Amino acid sequence: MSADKLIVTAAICGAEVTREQTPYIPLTPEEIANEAFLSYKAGASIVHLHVRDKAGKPTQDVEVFKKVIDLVRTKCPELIIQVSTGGAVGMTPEERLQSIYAGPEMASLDTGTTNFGDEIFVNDMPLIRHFASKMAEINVMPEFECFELGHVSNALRVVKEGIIKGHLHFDFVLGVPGSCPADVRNLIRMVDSIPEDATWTVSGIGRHEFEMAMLAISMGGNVRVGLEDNIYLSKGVLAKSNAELVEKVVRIAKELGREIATPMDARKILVIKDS
Ligand code: KMH
Ligand code: ZN
Repeated sequence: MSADKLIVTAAICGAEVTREQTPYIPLTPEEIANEAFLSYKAGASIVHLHVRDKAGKPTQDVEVFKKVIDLVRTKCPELIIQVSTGGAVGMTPEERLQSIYAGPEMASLDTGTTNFGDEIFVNDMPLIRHFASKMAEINVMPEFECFELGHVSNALRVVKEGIIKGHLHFDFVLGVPGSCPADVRNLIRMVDSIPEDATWTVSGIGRHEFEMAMLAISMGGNVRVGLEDNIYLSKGVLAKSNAELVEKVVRIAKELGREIATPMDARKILVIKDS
């Protein structure tokens, strides 16, 4: 069986990365939109968006999301926009959920609590159900973000409960300090836990980004890269843009004989309905 074309997601800035860590992290709406555009030109069909306030700190303010989405759509109307509902550790659920009302096609749905470095990222079942039902209500497709194996079971629970219907898409986030390590056996176990007709992507954190990408490309999965997850292009070399990370994954995919999905291909694969 030949695999579908490869969907590359670019996770543009995240909530945690600072200018002290890398001068290349985009922070303003214009910078974030420009990075989304460059990533799209390099081969990304989805952008995973977080936004920052005027001081560069993470915010889930719907108005800032609307501004960024508007800028992105002006530059590349077909790109699939996935907003974060994870936000940053410590934000309230109401604060986090604002982003889905900014008009995206997709949103991340974190399906379990995990240690996140020295902190705890809280996603209990009532929060997961609440976020899922609000996404379903306004036709925003969730990408289930699973940091641990149990998070897959939680995602399947909201499906079994009838809150989420339609095509299922998972993101296995592996290598967050304090959470599930980025390891081939862990990835296989997670892939084996989802329904046959579901699709999946992997986000390898830090130095694991390309190791996980290669596995996903070979296994028929999809790949997320970007400065949210990893700021290095290779050991000790900072990526100057998200586009450099996307270009690298596209190069690897081509070497391995996997074609790259356009945003239109990705919409078909993920069964994203027009709203
Ligand atoms: N910033 C992390 C605490 C997501 O986007 O849904 C959560 C996160 C996950 O980035
Ligand atoms: Zn995120």
